Amino acid sequence: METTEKTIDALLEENRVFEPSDEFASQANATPEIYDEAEDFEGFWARMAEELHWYRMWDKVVEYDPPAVIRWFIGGRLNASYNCVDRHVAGPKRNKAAIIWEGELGEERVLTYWDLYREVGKFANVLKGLGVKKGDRVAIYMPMIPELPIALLACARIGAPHSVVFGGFSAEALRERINDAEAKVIITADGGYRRGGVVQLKKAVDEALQMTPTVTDVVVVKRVGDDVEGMVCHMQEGRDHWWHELGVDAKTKCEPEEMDAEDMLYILYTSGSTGKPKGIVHTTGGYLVGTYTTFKYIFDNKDDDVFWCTADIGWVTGHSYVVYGPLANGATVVMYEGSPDFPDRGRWWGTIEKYGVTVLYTAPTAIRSFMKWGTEWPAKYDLSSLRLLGSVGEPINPEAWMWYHKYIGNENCPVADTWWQTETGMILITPLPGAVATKPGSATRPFPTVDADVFDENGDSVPVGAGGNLVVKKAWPSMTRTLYKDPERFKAVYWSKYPGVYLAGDGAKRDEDGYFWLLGRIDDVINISGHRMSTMEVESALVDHQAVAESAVIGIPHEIKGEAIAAFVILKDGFDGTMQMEKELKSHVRQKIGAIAQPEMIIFIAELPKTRSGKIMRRLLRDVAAGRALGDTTTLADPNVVAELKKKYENEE
Ligand code: 7RM
Repeated sequence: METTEKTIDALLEENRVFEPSDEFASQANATPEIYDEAEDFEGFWARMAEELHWYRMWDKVVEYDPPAVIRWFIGGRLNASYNCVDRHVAGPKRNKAAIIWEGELGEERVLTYWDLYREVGKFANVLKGLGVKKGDRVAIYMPMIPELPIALLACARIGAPHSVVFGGFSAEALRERINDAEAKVIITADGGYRRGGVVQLKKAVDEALQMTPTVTDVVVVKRVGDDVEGMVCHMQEGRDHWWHELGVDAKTKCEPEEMDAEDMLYILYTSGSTGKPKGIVHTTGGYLVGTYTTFKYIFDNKDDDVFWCTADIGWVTGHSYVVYGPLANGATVVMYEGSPDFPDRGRWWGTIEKYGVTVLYTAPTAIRSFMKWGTEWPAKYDLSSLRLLGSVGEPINPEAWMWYHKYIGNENCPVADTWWQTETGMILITPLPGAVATKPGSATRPFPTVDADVFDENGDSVPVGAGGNLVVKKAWPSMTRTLYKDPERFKAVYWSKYPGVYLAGDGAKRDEDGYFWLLGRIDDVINISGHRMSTMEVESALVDHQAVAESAVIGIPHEIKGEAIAAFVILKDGFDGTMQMEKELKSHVRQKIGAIAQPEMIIFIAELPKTRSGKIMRRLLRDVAAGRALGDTTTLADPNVVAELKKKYENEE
């Protein structure tokens, strides 16, 4: 295999293959023929769209000349909340559980589709009563409680784009997002529970609202109440209203607004490489068709499934696969408020046993934590209801994949590693369980109709086995249409490197079967003596060692090689970071990948710096290694982690 400075060297080999079982394949929603059906690009998406409810059918499926022209289902009119709620209430799903909610303290609430219909209608009328009109933006800053999806659907019902800000963000981050979106109303709660403690959301809202000229009203859910010590929830007369008080007189019936397919459904901010977050814009028709379709086929949705996506609704994964995708399908979703280790490290597995969860969708960062905590936790519970597992958020290391497959899936659940982004709205690269054989660490094939490729710096497709930039050459329905109020940045970030082709910002390679292997963010690539190495491969080689739970590698300056590898390693419980261990790990990487990838130094640590959605922030590790002042740390989940790291790193040097 020939590689040049125009590609990424991809050296890690993984040869395990898992064929779908006959049992799964024979009942799967997706059969291999779906890839043939997708050859009729427009016909495929038109057929999918026809399964939803439209007030007016579209005149044309798609018009595409990006970044200026990205339009789907042109002329079509629909309402997302109608499709997620009313459509099911009109039929046999009326009394089916839509949302099974579990609070961190152990409370349970079940909302049927009919319950959801009433709650969404009521709250939509509440918003109207506050003067919210079609097109007005509503900011949402809430814990994972049922009022959160209700708020999203109520906004969608009246045509007011929502902008959800994850409840872990600071007051300052919230203010910036409120102001960028020029939100009129904020929906929040007094607080939410996390690891046994209370996160005081309303307090943060009050701080944020000191400089937000567009906000007229705040709606507050009473989640915590005043019995908790230290709880402060000041209600400002005229501006702040309790959710339960506003709801008292509100009518249940609220006619949904007939939206154009290209009307905005929501804005969701995602951090960019510069400080200013990007306001990703999703519109109504394409987004709903994309999330509806991917949910149905990738999660093999059946009427009796209990689907649990562990993501917070503050992230796109929660928007697409807790709310819009599953509810458009009339599925039952589990929603859990708190952390996986409260009151102990068995909480998730107990929750699966309790509700009979059949499909679990979670992130590698969580899986690696469970690996560190040991198999005794899942072993305590009956996980036999599970039939399918999903992963999203980062490349999943083959060893984490194997662990998930074995200890959670009992070796009889397909594992779907799903690649996508806030920008893509829906999953783009994924196995279709039952139809596609899986390989640990590979997201396998593009979803039907998705035209993904791997380009070198010149825009040429790289040969099999070589790494390069992941791109998408054709349209897909739920792609972001623009960045809110910033079309120039939209063009610069995604469309300027290869005109007309979407640049994802991730590295990838393809194997001889055409399977895609994600290699991490392009910005994280390490250059050793001219060889461009992906962080993913070195990290996977480390995690392959029985003592390692998690690792992050970065490039550090090296006189001869240009860059060398520094590896930050978290060991599993019961192992020690001795000199011997360091030697062993270095030689393990040398064996798995080759001498070129052997880390120059290994730093044993207890935690890695991560974003609030669990992605490793290698940029901060580079700052620490270079002794630089830290760049933007506002997206960091736990600021203390970096201070600890600095100490550790300086001792090692
Ligand atoms: C859904 C989500 C997007 C970035 C993306 C990748 C990384 C996500 C995978 C993955 C490898 C995966 N949206 N990523 N899924 N990398 N394999 N299955 O995470 O906007 O928050 O992040 O996440 O780098 O560009 S996101």
